[in-house]
Amino acid sequence: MIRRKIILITGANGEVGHGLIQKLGERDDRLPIVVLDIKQLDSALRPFVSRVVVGDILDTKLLETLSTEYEIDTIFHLAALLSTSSEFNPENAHRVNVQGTVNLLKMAIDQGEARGRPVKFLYASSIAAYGMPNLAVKQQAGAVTEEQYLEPITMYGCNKLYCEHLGRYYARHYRQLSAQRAVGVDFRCVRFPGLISAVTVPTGGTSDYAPEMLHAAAQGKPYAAFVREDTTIPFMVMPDAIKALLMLADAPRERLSRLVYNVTSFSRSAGELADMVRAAFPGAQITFQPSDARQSIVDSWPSAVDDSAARRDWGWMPDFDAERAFNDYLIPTIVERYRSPA
Ligand code: AKB
Repeated sequence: MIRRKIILITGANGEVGHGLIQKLGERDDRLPIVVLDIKQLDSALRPFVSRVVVGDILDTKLLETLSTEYEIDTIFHLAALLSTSSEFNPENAHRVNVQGTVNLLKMAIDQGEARGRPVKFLYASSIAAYGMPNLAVKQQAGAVTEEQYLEPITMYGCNKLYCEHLGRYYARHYRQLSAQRAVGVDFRCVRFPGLISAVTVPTGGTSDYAPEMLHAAAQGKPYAAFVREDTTIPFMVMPDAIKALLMLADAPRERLSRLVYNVTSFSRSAGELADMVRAAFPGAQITFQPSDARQSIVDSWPSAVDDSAARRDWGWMPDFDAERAFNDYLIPTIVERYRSPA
């Protein structure tokens, strides 16, 4: 029986999934896309995919069935519980974020072995993997490299960092066990900053204050940000996040000097972001009412990351700095979105 070669996307209904499916859908050279999510796929994305599987990455029977049905060429593993949500039920977050990733890595290993070529496994990690010890260190550290300050304070951050290590482990372990048979997995990871999309609003993250203030202003609603005005972390708009994932997926393996790469576009304080939103929507009512728990999470994330390895190895370069992000992408798209609600 010839199995159809596919791309598998987990967490397809999430923010990154939305952008990725649309972008991949526009490419002529792509393989058919099969998506897996615990929720039904947004109907707008349906035309771009071959099959929607509503199910759980913790369901190993389901993964085995998919593995039997298809030759999986590439996995984009995006499914996760985000940082704020994870703090409400850390053990559940651990199950989804870690055990779910282990299940998919094992699926990739088995697939790779069956076809004699490693599966490409794109993993979406996060600046939550970092843990700055205090604000003074955060301020003087500047742009941090992939190896610095890796002491996350959230369950989500611990999960992301550990899954980066798991990717490294699985990429080597099976190859070492049996040099003749095992092929391992071609693990590639992007550590994302806070993401801002003009078409979707995130749920359960801690960088959400940025997209939330923008979407609220576009709808004429008041917004109270849950962080201080001086809170600064790196951000990126969704088209650049998708660009990073696809560039890393397409990069020749021999050009990659590491498995985990930082990517970034711009760092701005919450107050500066609010000013940019007010400039676009002069009636915007944005206030600041910090929540202790969520503030401590963003205070533990760096104010900037060093993405020179990605720039050097696979030519990474964002298309949008802060000004372009607002003027050319966020504001025009968001105005259009609320003019004709999705
Ligand atoms: C979150 O806030 O949890 C995410 C992230 C930074 O990974 N947006």
